[in-house]
Amino acid sequence: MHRLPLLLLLAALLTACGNTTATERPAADQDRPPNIIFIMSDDHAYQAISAYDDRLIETPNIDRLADEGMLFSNACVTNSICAPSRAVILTGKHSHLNGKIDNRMPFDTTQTTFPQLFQQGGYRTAMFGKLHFGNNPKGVDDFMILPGQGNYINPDFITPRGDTTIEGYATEIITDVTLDWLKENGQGQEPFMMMYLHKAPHRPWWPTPERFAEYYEKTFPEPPTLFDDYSGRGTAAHTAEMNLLDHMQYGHDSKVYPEVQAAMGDELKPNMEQYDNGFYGPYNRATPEQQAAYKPTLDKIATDFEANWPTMTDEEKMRWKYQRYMQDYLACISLVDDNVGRLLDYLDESGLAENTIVVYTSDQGFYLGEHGWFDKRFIYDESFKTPLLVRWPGVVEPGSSSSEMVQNLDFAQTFLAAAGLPQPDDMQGESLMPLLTGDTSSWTRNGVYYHYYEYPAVHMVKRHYGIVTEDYKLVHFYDDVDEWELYDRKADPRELQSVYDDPEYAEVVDRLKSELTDMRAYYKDSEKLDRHYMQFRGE
Ligand code: SGN
Ligand code: CA
Repeated sequence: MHRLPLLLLLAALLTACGNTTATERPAADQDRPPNIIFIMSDDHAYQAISAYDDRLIETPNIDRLADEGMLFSNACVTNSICAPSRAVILTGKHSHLNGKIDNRMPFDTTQTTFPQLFQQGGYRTAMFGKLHFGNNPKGVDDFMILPGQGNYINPDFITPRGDTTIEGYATEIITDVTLDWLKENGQGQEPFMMMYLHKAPHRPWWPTPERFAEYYEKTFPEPPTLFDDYSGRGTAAHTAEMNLLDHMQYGHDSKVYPEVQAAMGDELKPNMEQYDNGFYGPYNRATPEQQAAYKPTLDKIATDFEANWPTMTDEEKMRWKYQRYMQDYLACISLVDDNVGRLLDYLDESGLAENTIVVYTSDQGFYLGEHGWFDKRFIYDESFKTPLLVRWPGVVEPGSSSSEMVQNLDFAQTFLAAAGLPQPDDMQGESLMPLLTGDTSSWTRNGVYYHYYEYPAVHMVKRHYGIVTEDYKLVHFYDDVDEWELYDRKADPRELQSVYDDPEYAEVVDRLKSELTDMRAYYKDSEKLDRHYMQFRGE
């Protein structure tokens, strides 16, 4: 017997009980709920997807999702850091309620995550790649996840059948396993919900040897704010430790052999302790054959560094580091794009594409030299925003776009609504179905809430929360400072000058402060919770 009618009946009954809300499913095929493939990369900046911006790289495969679906130009996260973003996605709740406020806090596995609801709702479910926390994700019939951050080269994996190490490159292995699972389970009686989660392009950026060699030869345009001096902003931007010149490591990041750095004298004594894996952590995972394939490019980097570094000005060092950064980061992305292409090709060949929703996103945005930075964490646009592309044949209009402010908080409810499954009332997002189906009249959101906590910690970005509307961004840095910033998003899109103290904006500040207070109450965040979470400090 087909299981679904019964399950849909059950869903309807649950709704009738009043503790959940269900949406009518507008699937292209009313007889069979859609499959869902949720593709998420780690730290993939929208500036590095050509459907958003083609200055840096062409990503033809990811762009297919924009050509054949909807591109969200104002998608953002609630807390721009890895594990918290994933916890928000899984629970549909802000960090202060799901408890995973930063990368260090444990995730409370007793709470409901959306894959569990899919499993209960009759879907087959699976998760492959980087989750970042735990070793036994709930609600998935099968999984193979990286422990913690995982590794690019010959990665270890946790599976329900025990731990394993697979020789090869993470992006390719995660795709192989995903394709194998789809071949075995994709055409079954039940629909599926699959999470295909890349480690790439997370730091330290190690591409395959071939792509490393290819991208080393490329030169990339610099962002206009590469030499930002942070005037116009408060203490937090000045004290953050994510500046390319000051905080990017020659060995760990730019892949100069530590011995070569050491030979340059004291100033460059490689700091192997600061980052637990240094240069040799990833490199020594490679087999002798793999190392031999990386070596010609590593040698070129060393030769260039030895010849030029001693006479470089700070400005030249900044530019050199930016190029090395982009070469490796974008090479990692080109591999993600190729592998997304393999998946999309398989969906076409197998006929699965037709009734499968494909979502591409990242756990947050990333700085690609804007403000002189790498990393994320801040509410400023490059890390606050995140890519979001959704293809759903027959439902989402090909080549469409939405500039509404949507968040990772909305994903769980969107997927549940798309599947015709009930949405728990305590989830805090909103289903994106009205936007996906073009019925925008019922979409009323005009601002979003943000709260970042991981401080003090690597990169030293101070705690802050804020409200972001189409026109403004009001931010409160608290904890060891008490500073407010206001950005006029239309007049100052690069966010270089806070106008918080400008008398012309006094009314805007008053209005937004009051909206922020209402928003904190609506989402159940509070000073009491801020104080509670301020106990959790230090690494
Ligand atoms: C590591 C990185 C940091 C990064 C955090 C969090 N250093 O500590 O640069 O901010 O992860 O990233 S590295 O040793 O890996 O290079 S997150 O995506 O997991 O939040
Ligand atoms: Ca991340």
